[in-house]
Amino acid sequence: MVPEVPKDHPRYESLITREKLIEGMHQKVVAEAGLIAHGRGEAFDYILGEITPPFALRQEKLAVITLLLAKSPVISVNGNVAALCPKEIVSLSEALGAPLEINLFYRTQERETAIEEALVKAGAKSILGTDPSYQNTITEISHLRRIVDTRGIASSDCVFVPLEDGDRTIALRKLKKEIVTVDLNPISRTSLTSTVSITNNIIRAVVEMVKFANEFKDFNRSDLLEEKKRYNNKDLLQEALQFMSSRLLKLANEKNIFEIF
Ligand code: PTJ
Repeated sequence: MVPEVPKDHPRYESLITREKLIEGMHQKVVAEAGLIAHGRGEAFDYILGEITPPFALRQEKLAVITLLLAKSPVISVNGNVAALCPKEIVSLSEALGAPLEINLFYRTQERETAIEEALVKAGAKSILGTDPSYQNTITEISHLRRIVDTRGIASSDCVFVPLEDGDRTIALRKLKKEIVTVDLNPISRTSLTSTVSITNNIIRAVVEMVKFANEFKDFNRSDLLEEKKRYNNKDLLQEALQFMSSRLLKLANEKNIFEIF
């Protein structure tokens, strides 16, 4: 049962998001550890100011261009993604022409089915990762995330892995795949080892990525390559750290710190 969150509560949006995840956990979409992962993300979002800063928009553009330039891009979906932005991730899949593949750290048949149902409800027409006849394993990964779809992650040259753990990112990079991620922690192993890292809340990031994908999808290849030259992942990640640390410094030097809210 979802308790009523008063609309005038100063943290209304944040509380509603938490309720979505708790509800998702009861429906087996979200892993129990997904709640802990979200708490980590929330702390970094607080430092970001719960907005999309200009550097994050540039990270999102670079991510979309990288996915559009790929031969066979794929979007990996876990429990938190399915609970937080199911419709938006389906729209992104359509705009990029990249299939959705369910790939879980805490993999169970029950969760796979629950996530598949959530994505279908959100409008997904086809979902990879659940049909055993297309299963393959990536030996470089030791946990259950090694099970991948031959039509998706296994053969893809570019994988979008939002809210990911570092092990798989590193393993997929070793397999020469490009990795795009969304992770509010700019110094997580995933952020530091991905080809493109977006330091933003997935709830804001995916909506903005859909807009960029619709803007860029009719560009020809050479225009996309030209546009890509304007962005550099390492510089943008450093900008993310500078933004967060200078925001904290500014607050630390604020005389009226108790009045910022
Ligand atoms: O559904 P499963 O079984 O595949 O499990 C998924 C989780 C998320 C539990 C699993 O991948 C996990 O444990 O992830 P981690 O290692 O805790 O990493 C999650 C990362 O995502 C952390 O660095 C968080 O800061 C970040 N994060 C959490 N919520 C958000 C976020 N980044 C962007 N937007 C968020 N809303």
